[in-house]
Amino acid sequence: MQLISGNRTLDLSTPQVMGILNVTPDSFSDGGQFQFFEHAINQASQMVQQGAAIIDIGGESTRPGAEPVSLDEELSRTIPVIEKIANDLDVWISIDTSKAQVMKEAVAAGAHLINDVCALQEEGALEVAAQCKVPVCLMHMQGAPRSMQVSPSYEDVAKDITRFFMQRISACREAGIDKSQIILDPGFGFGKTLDHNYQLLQRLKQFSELGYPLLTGLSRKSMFGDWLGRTVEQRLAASLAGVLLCAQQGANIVRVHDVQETSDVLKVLKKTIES
Ligand code: 7PJ
Repeated sequence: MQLISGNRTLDLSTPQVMGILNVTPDSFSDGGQFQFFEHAINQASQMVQQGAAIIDIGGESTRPGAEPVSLDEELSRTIPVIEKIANDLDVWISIDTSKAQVMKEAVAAGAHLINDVCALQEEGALEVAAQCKVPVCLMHMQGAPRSMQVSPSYEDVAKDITRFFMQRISACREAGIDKSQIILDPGFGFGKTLDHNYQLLQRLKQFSELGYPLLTGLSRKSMFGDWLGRTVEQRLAASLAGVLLCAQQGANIVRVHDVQETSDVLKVLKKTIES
């Protein structure tokens, strides 16, 4: 299995690491725009050295309850960072957005992949993604970020998500997106209770058997914090356990904050499989 974007190929015969780069400058009120930009580039560069094959750049927080960000604000946070990384680093760039205009400008600036937690359901997103001709990650979410954790409910969480994937894959195909450009993600933490998240983790193999590249994002999420009583900073061990459980069930891309540690886990798994 592989992904192709322009003249780049990403081999998915073993799982690849997607490093998370949040460009939400809330914590940079003192240092200003320049310091924020420098920090983002340094972080990206470090993640590449640590083994990230993809850098996922997001300018809007999709945490439960987060406030939406304006189009101009999202563009001004993400586009300069994408241009700089595309110019300086040999790595796949993913744009984490749901807005059609951001997708379009990000790909023009050098992004190779669109990662959309709304699975191309926002206005114009399907059409723009088709025009961009880059791989797209369709993530499942029940509800909207502000309210999704209020009372998630499913008949059968894995079956319901599979049905959603089939609907979104059809919509993509009709819009002219090639089958080979579609990545699926069950969306851990997005409109799911603790039990839903663990049921998904237990049954992840079902999703990898659908025949599309599978991406999972569990890094530092509440499914660990709530179960273990750990703060965000204390969730590394649990997140690495999550990576291993996903990789062993066929996940092709793991979206993580801790790239070095994740790369080590995946190298141990690879060595074991090859021995
Ligand atoms: C995910 C994401 C995920 C994909 C976020 C967080 C919340 N994109 N963006 N999958 N999560 N594809 O990292 O805690 O799970 S933002």
